[in-house]
Amino acid sequence: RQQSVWSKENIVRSPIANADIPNVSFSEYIFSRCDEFKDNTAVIDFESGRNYSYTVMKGAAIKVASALTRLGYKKGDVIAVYSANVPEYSIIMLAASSIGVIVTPANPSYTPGELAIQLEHSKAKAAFTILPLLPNLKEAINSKQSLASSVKEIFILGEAEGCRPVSELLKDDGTMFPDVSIDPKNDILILPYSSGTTGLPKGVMLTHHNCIANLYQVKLAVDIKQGVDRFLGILPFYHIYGMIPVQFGAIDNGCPLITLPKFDPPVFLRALQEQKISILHAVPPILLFMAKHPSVSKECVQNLKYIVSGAAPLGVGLSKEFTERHELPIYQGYGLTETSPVIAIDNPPAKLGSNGPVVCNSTAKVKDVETGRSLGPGEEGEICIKGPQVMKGYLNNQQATNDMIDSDGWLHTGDIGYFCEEGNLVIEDRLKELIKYKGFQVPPAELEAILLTHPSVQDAAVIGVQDAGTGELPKAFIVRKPNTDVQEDGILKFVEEKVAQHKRLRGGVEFIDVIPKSPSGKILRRQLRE
Ligand code: 4UU
Repeated sequence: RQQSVWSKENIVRSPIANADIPNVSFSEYIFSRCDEFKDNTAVIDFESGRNYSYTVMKGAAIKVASALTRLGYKKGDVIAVYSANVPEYSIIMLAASSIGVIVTPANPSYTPGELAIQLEHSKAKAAFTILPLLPNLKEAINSKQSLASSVKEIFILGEAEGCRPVSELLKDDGTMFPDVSIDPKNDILILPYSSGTTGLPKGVMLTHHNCIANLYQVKLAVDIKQGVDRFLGILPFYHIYGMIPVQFGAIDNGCPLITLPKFDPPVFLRALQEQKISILHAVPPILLFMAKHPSVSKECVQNLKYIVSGAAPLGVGLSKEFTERHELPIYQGYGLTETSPVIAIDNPPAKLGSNGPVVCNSTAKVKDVETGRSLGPGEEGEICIKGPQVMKGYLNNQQATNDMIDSDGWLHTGDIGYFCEEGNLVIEDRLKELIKYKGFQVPPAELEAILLTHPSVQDAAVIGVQDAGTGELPKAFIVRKPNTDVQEDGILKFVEEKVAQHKRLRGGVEFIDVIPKSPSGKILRRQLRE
């Protein structure tokens, strides 16, 4: 019988032995993997078949890094990547990381307004994009308020006037590839945006070491056959799940990564079958589709070994329905952008609905929300985590960093759950205000700020309402200004024009007299929910 994972102080450790995580820069680590997997295919664009072997990908990254250096980019600069999933995403990422340039990945469904905020906040000096997104990017950069004026250059996949083609960077002779010294535990690799437990999206500083650590933590928890398994890159690479466990999880393990720019059911099913995908990373809405839709044939799923589900709770009912139809194990993973992302991942045979044990090199505890005390097996509270995957902090926001990571190094997730006696994590609820639609973040504060700019809105609050297929739907409560009579469709349209698809007020609008608030002015969301 395995030793208990619980300490006397109710600290939960991983049942998996600690790994020796290499303390090197991200590119040094990934390049060493490229040297190992050589001529194996690294990344393939499914529709066009365009692909790069490990050797070619490394060579391309060095050329791009040399070209970026020639153009004056240096350690500490930020480059935005505003793109759907394409093989070149990995090349840009590797090139930037090898010269200490930080990548801030932006959601390709962002409107120009949303994008401008991230470009401005991250002080991005350049942006990489694809042709269909170029108009949005240009609008974000050139908007009247010129929020994103720091962006001086656009790198484009393909060709467009006024943009530098990536193909030009790839023609570089590589001679300017510099010798940049990187401190893996301090220097930032990526700057994704997350609202965390409260407020507007913030830049999450993830170091080179954070990301390498999480690659190790995942590969030591689940079964990945190096050089054999095949990954599908369907989840967006801008989000931490698509970025680290999927994109670089594939590359780290020598597994071909087949990229798809969007979820188009027939193409998705064809990719699974033709590309003999063996490990599929998904979110609950994709599993729902696979569990229910008649077009999902035996042939589509026959090469799959298991499916990873994360970013939102996987209902026990859906999980059962799925496995009854497809007889495929689902490994549920739990994590946050702020933890690079994985905290716990199912390690079969963990029980249905659980996320499995904490990944290696990490410890967790469950904090009693009222007393702050650490709770024992089966007792519900806020999940806290300590480990090498915990972010360095939020960019230029020490207050928000201190609110999330305490002086002992515990990151407070804002999620409610418990660990069972065996150490498997079950997530029950969310303490924080964040709404998740299909696994995408919808920060209520962002929608509230937009609603408050409507000429007829006196006050506003947004909460998530439970929805079986998608997780939660954002719903707005509105207090009208006196003598105005804006209606629901007016509010919906106003928001629609300003936000990405997933942030639309699909939960509707309700007009009320007053938004319930605490004496300090905080919206009492629980009261609105009730
Ligand atoms: C209930 O969504 C993510 C990270 C996803 C992830 C993690 C481990 C995917 C695969 C994997 O193996 O990050 P964010 O920052 O977008 O959202 C974080 C929030 C959490 O705080 C929690 O509320 O998303 C929710 N969440 C989950 N909730 C994430 N995973 C789960 C889960 N069950 N399995």
